Amino acid sequence: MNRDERMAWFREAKFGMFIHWGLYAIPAGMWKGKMIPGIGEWIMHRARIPVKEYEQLAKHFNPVKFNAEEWVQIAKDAGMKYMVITAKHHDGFCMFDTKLTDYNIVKATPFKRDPMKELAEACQKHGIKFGFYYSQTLDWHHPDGMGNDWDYDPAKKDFAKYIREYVKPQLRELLTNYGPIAIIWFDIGTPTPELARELREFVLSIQPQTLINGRIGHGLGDYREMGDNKIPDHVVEGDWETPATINDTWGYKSYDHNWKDPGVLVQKLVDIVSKGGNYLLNVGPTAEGEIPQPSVERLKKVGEWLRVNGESIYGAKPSPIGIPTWGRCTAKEGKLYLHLFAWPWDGRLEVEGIKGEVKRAYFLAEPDRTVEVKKEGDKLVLTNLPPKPIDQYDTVVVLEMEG
Ligand code: FHN
Repeated sequence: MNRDERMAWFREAKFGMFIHWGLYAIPAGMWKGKMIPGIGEWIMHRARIPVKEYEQLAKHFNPVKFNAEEWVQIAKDAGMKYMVITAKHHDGFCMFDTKLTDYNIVKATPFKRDPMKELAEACQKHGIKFGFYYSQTLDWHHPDGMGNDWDYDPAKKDFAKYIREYVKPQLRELLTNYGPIAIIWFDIGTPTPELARELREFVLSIQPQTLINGRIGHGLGDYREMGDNKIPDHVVEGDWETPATINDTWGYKSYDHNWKDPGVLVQKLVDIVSKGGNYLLNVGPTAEGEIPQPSVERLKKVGEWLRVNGESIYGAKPSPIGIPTWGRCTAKEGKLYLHLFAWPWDGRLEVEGIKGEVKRAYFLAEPDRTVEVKKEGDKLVLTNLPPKPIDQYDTVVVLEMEG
């Protein structure tokens, strides 16, 4: 398989669901009656919770409302084409069945089920690509993992041993027991290029088609990972992705209600695609196993927009006309999609930078409704736009180009 073949689904997909789910959903941002600042899944670190104490959470993790089919349906309804879920986050708790430690959801919790298996199967059934987030460097539970200096002496850690005798065998489980794995999503970077290369080769030796994200480090990913919630301000060449939150946390926090509006989410998706990237948008399910309702409602609205305007997103190429002030532009063979974020109330929009002749222009939401275009010098002008936008988030005008 060459690089283009491996990347093909990712370039088409554009929009995926990220899921941060683990024991941290129980405290949900509170520890011993105090609100712990920062992102929810970092609570063990932020509150310096001793391993022995944090481990007790497992006994109370019983997400009886978890339903893999429902989660996959939420992703599907949102128009998402792939899913990446935390198999193991920095707290070290394994959300999958593993022989390497008893500190896992099947052995240590009253739940006893392997939700990764159920999700992998549901994704397979519904045509959603499935991948694992795996924290390869930070592991606050494992004595040789990095990041926990309140229980373990950093000078005594044998990190290479942890990678070779723990991380790799766990990756083998994840790449053997759950069907085709679309992505192994590493985080933070691997300390040395040698270990990163070893991890990459190991993953590909088991599933050669699996993509590895940029946070393996040392330029060894199949695509670049932007910073969390970071969208570049210009078109970026090559394959890349922005992981992002709907509120301000990844793991569930009971008191984070700072939900982004659906219009903001739609425009972020369009913004990212117009610059050449993918949007990996996170949900943080509760300890009961439910995706918070405010997330579900917002994702549904994004999905409604995509059902009408998806042609301008899936498989779309970045803007050939830079970043216009009135919105964004995406492209496909013979077509340009103008995404109007700011509505021109005088019915006229000047578009700069378009070369070539326009055969036909129309609204993607109403293909029979043509838009008049004329050339004025080197500008293209849309002249008969209606007084109100067709879509409150983003009205898409399609330009069919000559040649
Ligand atoms: O520390 C993590 C954080 O908890 C979260 O998983 C994000 C998602 O991209 N990655 C790390 C920070 O970059």
